[in-house]
Amino acid sequence: MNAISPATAKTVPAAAATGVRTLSAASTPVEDVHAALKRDGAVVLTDLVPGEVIDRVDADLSAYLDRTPFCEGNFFGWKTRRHASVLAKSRASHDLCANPFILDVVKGMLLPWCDSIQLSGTQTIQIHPGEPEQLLHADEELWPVERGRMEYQMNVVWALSDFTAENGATRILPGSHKDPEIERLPDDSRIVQAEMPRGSAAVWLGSTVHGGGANRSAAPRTGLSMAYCLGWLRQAENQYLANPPEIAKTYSRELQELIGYNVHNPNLGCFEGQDPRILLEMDGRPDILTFKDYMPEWAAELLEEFCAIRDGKKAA
Ligand SMILES: O=C(O)CCC(=O)C(=O)O
Ligand SMILES: [Fe+2]
Repeated sequence: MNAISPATAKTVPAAAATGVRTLSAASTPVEDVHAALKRDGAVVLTDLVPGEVIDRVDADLSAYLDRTPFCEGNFFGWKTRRHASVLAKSRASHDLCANPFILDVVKGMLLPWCDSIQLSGTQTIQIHPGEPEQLLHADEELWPVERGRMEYQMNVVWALSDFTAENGATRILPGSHKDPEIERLPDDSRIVQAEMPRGSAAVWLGSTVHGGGANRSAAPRTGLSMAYCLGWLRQAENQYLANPPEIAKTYSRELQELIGYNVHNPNLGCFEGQDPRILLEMDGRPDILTFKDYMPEWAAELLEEFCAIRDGKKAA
């Protein structure tokens, strides 16, 4: 396997070979991260949060992981532990989910295709010794979408332990987001493993071919996946069951909107014809509400013009 490039590159030279760059969030403009993602389909980011945040997330989630059985399935693995509902289980994880640099990276790639992004899924993934490599896949395969038409999703995997070639660092096929077909069995020489120290995050597009690595070490490898998708797609994890109103009420407004307590234009995700955030601002639940229009500016203008013509206030 190729090693990942060192954490020195600040910008991405146009002619550089495809690989997976390691870039510091402290010194890299977000535009350079977008350029790397557009070229390679994946990037490793360092210097995103203080180590104490990772310690707290790790402590919160370890308490659940220790009680979580191994998965049962050839995709999720047989020597891998996974659990979801991460926001409800760890307050500290909110700082990772809503990390401003990460959100800028994600929005830059997804907002061309939607009015607002949303959290698709949260998953702690602990690969234990003896787990073989996972099937290579593209995360956008969750949906029956047209590959190459747009970017639908992005995954951010935070390293809660060091990620090494031996312990199962994610295997990535650089440049594969541009391939019309998903290659399942490329030559190993073309795969890059997202080796990174604890606290870093590997970021890849929903179209990028990747998979968990084999753990040939003696200790588990722990990652925390926060996946974001276009605001009009079905979320991978049912966020309203993972974070029902009585729990979501205690979250920041930004996080409430990210998990889906908001309306994506036009009129998507309403409760009784209104923004579902109304449920977070009141006790109990109303049984009667007024329907309201939610739409982008261009549609509001079009409607206004239509009404003016229909009502004789303007000539057609
Ligand atoms: O754990 C990893 O390194 C990646 C896992 C993955 O890609 C997945 O389960 O979709
Ligand atoms: Fe994946």
